[in-house]
Amino acid sequence: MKIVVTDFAYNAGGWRVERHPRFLADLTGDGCADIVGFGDGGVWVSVNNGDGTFAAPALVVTDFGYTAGGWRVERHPRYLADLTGDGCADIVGFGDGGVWVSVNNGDGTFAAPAMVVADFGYTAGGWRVERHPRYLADLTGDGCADVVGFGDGGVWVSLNHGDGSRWLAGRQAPAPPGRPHRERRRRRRRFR
Ligand SMILES: [Ca+2]
Ligand SMILES: [Ca+2]
Repeated sequence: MKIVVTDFAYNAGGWRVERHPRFLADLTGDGCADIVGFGDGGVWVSVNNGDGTFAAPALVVTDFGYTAGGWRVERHPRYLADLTGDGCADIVGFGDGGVWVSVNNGDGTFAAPAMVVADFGYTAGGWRVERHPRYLADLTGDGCADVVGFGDGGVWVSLNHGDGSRWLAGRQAPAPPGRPHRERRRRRRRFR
């Protein structure tokens, strides 16, 4: 056993479970997991050199953090998931107003955050961490993760069109076979 990065830790950097989610995800498409931490000032990454050693931590997005954007573990789930099908994980955060993403440029640097779905959020739809689990999973087989939320009335999804920016509005799925199209559309317009 050995230390590979002296950061992202309780003493090394002052990271706290109740404030700073940390993940392993491949950011570079080389099949080797990289370290990702949602710190006070934003998202920090330490890229895997390919052999289980890691580059020095770098701040890649000044958002999705406790101070940078006011993100809270008890309100705002955050994940890494590939939204674009390039094998490089992108950043996803369920904020107050909806789902925010920062797309990976393919090398562990990231585009500016953008809100892609105005639902599944603390304010937008009234989603709560203690009641409404939310995930990213590829529901369509195109290699691009979609949004899934367990709401009050059932399972809601928002399908990703493959570039991480164009999404269908939140809707309940699956619609029972034979349900009139008009009813599905009417249900879709309402939040949970
Ligand atoms: Ca990697
Ligand atoms: Ca990606």
